[in-house]
Amino acid sequence: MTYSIDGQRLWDSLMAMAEIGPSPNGGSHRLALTEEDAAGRRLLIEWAEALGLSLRVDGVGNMFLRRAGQRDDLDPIAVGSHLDTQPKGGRFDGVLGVLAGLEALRTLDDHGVVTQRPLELVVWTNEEGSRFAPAMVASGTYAGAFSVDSTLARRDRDGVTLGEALAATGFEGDLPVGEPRLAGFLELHIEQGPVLEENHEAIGVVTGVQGMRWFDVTLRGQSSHAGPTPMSYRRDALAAAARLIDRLQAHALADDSGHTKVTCGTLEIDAPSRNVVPGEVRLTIDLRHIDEAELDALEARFEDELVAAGEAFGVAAQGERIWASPVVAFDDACIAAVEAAAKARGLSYRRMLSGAGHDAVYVSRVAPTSMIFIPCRDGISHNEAEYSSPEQCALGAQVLCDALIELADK
Ligand code: HGY
Ligand code: MN
Ligand code: MN
Ligand code: MN
Repeated sequence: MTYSIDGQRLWDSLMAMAEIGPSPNGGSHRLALTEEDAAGRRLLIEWAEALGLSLRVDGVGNMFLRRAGQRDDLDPIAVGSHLDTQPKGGRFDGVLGVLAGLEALRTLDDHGVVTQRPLELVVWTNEEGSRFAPAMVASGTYAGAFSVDSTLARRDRDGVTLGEALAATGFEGDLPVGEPRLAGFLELHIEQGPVLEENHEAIGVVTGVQGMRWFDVTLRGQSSHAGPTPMSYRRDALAAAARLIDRLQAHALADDSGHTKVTCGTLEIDAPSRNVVPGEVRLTIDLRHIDEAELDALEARFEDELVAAGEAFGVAAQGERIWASPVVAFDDACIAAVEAAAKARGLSYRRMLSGAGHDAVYVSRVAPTSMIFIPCRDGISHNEAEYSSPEQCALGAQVLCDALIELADK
């Protein structure tokens, strides 16, 4: 049995959440465990408690909002995602998965439906990895990939630890991390790329996630005067950084398959000044590929180019890998439930891998998991202009609701 979700109610909730921590140009700014993030969490809790859901928070701030089932002895099926955003993020990344999950539970409530299994609406802490590295660290801790202590000790750029931020926002919970055990997890998310829109498909049935690796790079040359210092005397750290980035870009762009992804998302010059040759530069590198062996080769290429860039400019070049998330394949039964739901609704869909990381990556280590994508305009995300239409959001939520019922009554 399936039930029609209320697309307008979902849209109204999305727009109400977007009022919290708005960014200057119509996006969202709710960095993990800041007051804006906490306000968003509290709004969700208010909506969830109005629905009779009961809240539990674990030791790294993951929120579990539970709906009783007919058989509460059974492990629950969970839906959810994250509420934290990039510094200039969009109004749908993460939020859609949380609020579409709420909409599914609201729909069940409208029809007085109690599923066999209990249900959990989940908000994972710090998915974006923008404030605390790495991304998905709290769902990773839930799945046992990181220790609780190491996660609580992670520091942001101002030196604040994740544990301190939990205490400051009141979201340090006493639910042991790793509980509850889940019988399944479904995450709805915008695609954050152009494939569905370009192919005029309504739904992405996500079969897995590409591999990701993060590196911190420090380049140390010598600051010197921009005027009298001959070019041949210089040890310009920024010139070395530019060489590294340019060579990695050229390597990725030369890959006809399009599967090689390279990003330098942060770059800091120590004591920047227009008439000082940069002495020290710190940057980050994000490598991704759908194939683990290719990712190994890409990492080796990065290491070679780092050495070459340092030698070319007489700069000490140091790179440290701080995170690796292997290629992930989701659960066949969960994938089938999503595909069946899309088919039953007569929706166009494709099976596809996710280019972005999601909490489902780690949850899939400990529970059968899959994801549902909807298109986003021009494939743009991690950008204030991020947008999916009310109709697209409603179709995604409908597939989520149908697949959830399918799994929760098994
Ligand atoms: O990095 C990612 O892919 C995700 O948005 N955290
Ligand atoms: Mn996301
Ligand atoms: Mn994101
Ligand atoms: Mn001077």
